[in-house]
Amino acid sequence: MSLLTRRAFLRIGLGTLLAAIAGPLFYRWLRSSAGGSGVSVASIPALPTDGGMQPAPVPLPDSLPPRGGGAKGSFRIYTVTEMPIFTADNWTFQVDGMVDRPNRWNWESFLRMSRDNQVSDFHCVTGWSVYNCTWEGIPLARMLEEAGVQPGATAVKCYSGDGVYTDALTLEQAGMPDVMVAVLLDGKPIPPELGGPVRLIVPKMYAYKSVKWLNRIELIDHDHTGYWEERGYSANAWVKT
Ligand SMILES: Nc1nc2c(c(=O)[nH]1)N[C@H]1C(S)=C(S)[C@@H](COP(=O)(O)O)O[C@H]1N2
Ligand SMILES: [Mo]
Repeated sequence: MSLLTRRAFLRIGLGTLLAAIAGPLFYRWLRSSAGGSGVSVASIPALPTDGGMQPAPVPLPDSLPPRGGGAKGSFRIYTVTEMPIFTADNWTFQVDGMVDRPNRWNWESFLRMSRDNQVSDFHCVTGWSVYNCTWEGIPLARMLEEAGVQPGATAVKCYSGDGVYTDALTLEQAGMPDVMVAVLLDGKPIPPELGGPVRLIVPKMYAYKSVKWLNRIELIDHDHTGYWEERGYSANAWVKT
């Protein structure tokens, strides 16, 4: 996978690529209606063990075996663009904007940041959920603390490496302890279909806040309307219980 250039990716095509990632798994492509329309894959019975990034992240002892016992339910795969594929050679992550210490990582340096894990449920506003996900990653609050958020910053804008999808959290929302810049799910690297190598997780909110292929966090002093919020969804996406 790491040898695959973008041109080769386009030539080979997404179906073949998914087949290569998934091996014998059968992917069914669907179109969904709202809150994540675009391409959708019905279900992934098992996650690929290799997210395609080398070196692979080493799971914490309570991520593998997953302390949540393994996610229950199936993710639908949503993307509003062609699915972006990253390798350790072309992936970077940055925190910038209104911070005292802007930073940029490559995959290797990113993996040196210490990680936590959590067990949480994942809810799409269209009505499907995946329960007991064991996510491992860097709590966003810690990342922001290390960056030194400047007075006057009010929101955290999250960018997807797909170049199109964004979302934002208020500084207060971003400080919730379970908001995580996630790197592993159930002890395995997050596969590209699920937004790997790194995606945001905001368990208390609907999953359109959980930006896939997250590669930039910018501190800003104004509101930002995210991709689905531009299309009518609420910026305050609290999961109703
Ligand atoms: N970059 C990006 N992030 C995204 C989306 C997307 O289309 N592109 N869809 C959102 C929505 S509506 C949902 S429900 C979840 C779906 O996550 P999954 O594709 O891993 O199941 O991702 C969210 N983050
Ligand atoms: Mo969604």
